[in-house]
Amino acid sequence: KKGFRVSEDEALEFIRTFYAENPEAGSPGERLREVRDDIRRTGTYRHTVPELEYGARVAWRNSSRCIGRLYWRSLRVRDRRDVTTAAEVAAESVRHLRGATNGGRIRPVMTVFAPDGPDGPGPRIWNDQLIRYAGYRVPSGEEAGEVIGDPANADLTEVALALGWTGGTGGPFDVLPLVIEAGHEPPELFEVPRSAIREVRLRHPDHPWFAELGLRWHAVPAVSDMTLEIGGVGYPAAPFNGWYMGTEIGARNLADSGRYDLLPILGGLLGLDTTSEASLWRDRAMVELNRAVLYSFAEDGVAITDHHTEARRFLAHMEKEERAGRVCPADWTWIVPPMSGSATPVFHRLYDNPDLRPNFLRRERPYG
Ligand code: HEM
Ligand code: NRG
Repeated sequence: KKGFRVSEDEALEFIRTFYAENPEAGSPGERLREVRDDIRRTGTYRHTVPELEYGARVAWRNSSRCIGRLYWRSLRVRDRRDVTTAAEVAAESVRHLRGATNGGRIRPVMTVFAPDGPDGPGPRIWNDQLIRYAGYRVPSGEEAGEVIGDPANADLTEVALALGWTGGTGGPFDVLPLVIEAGHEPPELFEVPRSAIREVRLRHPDHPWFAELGLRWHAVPAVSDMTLEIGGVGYPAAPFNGWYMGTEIGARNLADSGRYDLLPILGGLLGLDTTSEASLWRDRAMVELNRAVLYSFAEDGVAITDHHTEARRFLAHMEKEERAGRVCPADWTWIVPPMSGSATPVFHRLYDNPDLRPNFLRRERPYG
């Protein structure tokens, strides 16, 4: 809109850092002048492909909540900045998923769609991940108020249903359609084809009955509701993925009382004494659920990591960053895994957490 203007300071700061960290690119003088002129003339500027790739990788490097940053240099960046329509964003998101899944040998990938600019906002994906399970609120009867599926997505499920979605079965693991807003149009729905969604059926190495529970999870976590900010430019649709750490599924998604809430059921099936907190039935059920997650993914050849390995890798990453003369921002409350925290080395220290750019920014939900 009128008055849209990228911050010149942030833009020039980014360009300087780009040249400082990429000596093979030469000296920044000419590019600095060009960027300043472009911003003064048009309100924005366009990143070169190397700037975009570097900016995306550094946004990951600066994500203080992410324990998986050791491999930040390996991020593949798909430049789709010319993509602006909802249908094209959906099609490219599906291609992203296929390439990232890679038969289970998951690759860290990001797809960057059009940025916010003087001509209007970039497209937005309303789903918080490209693959999310519906949560159906039960309106009446004995289970009124409960949710079938993932309660975290109950609001988005209502949005999809209100927009005319008929693709669900009503079961606990229906994949939601993509809800994509582009231009100033209302959001549109796009089904993600089954063939682009790798899932793992969960079973337990010691308990054959576990498989009968019908639990599953998707292979690829692809966060799609954060704005990628590089040098003052905001890319509101820039979905990215790596692979899962087992606890995300086993200690949170399937275990939280506000999510699938499986610990009480598992405690019972495991024959634990659920009448006494001191029996530690919750803890024991959580361990078995997490064993099932890691075992099933590994057996199916789908990349996943455990929290002990990942915690060690993260500290190796921090040392590497220190040797490179950089601070590695980290948020203790997110880095420490949600189970057995003190059994991992990331628990036993504190971290600096400056808010660095480029980065991924949380924003308000457009619904619910
Ligand atoms: C958060 C692991 C790749 C950016 C997290 C969390 C974990 C994690 C465990 C905390 C999630 C939670 O508690 O809900 C990993 C692993 C990866 C990986 C194992 C494997 C390669 C990536 C990539 C990016 C990224 C490729 C971006 C390019 C982030 C961000 C957050 C995060 C921005 C914070 C999300 C939020 O605020 O909700 N990661 N990650 N991660 N990760 Fe990673
Ligand atoms: N906890 C969320 C996913 C958040 C990001 N985690 C990653 N990111 N592993 C969940 O779905 O459980 N990644 O890009 O790999």
